[in-house]
Amino acid sequence: MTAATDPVKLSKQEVGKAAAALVQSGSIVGLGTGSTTAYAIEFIGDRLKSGELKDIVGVPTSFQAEVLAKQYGIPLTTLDAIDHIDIAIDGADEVDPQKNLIKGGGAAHTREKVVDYLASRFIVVVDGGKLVDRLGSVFPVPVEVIPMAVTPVTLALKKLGGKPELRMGVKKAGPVITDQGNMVIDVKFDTIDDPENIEKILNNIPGVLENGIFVNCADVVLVGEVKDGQPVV
Ligand code: ABF
Repeated sequence: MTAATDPVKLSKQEVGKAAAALVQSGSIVGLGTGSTTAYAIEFIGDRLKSGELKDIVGVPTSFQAEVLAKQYGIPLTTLDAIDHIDIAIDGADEVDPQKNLIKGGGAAHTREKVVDYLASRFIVVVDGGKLVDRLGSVFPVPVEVIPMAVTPVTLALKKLGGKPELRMGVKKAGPVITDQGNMVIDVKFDTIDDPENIEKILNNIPGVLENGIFVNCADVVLVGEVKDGQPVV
């Protein structure tokens, strides 16, 4: 997001609030995942409770989003019951100057990509620490893989020059399992010069369900302030 004057300094919560303020009554709203989007979901709930916002339904991108939406009183629907999404609000792990994203730090990128790409307007909510000059500078690319293909996909990612690592859960007790029952390989590339091309290459590897590179889909990026390397909450 750029402003003609000095950029307004927003905390994480204010970023969530600003995103929630963009939701209009009667909308179908894609509800993203992550801590910044959690504020947006909370503030959408507040607007519903006050009566300022009416007649919206949410489409959750993860179990986390579904639980939060229920907690804040946002009615939910599924993609079988609607034919469009008016606005989606979601987080990201990296944002480049062209508003391309790396997402999937929460292992929810497969459902997020379905919802976010379907939305007429996709609002990304991040803290300033997520802004990069090139995708892949800091964050690896999450790749959701069917369990039986983890080994060949790992080899294919190495051949592409990546450094793949199977994402392990808490206390490395075992691999992270996605909402679809698959696993996630995080692959670090030195840098990603052509995100649109690498996104296609990754999804063409047999056994890959979805990767966390989102290109040409974000409409607005709302950025929260970072102080001493930490997001201002
Ligand atoms: C989700 O939000 C993921 O795609 C991404 O990893 C995460 C970022 O969460 P946070 O806002 O907590 O940094 O959409």
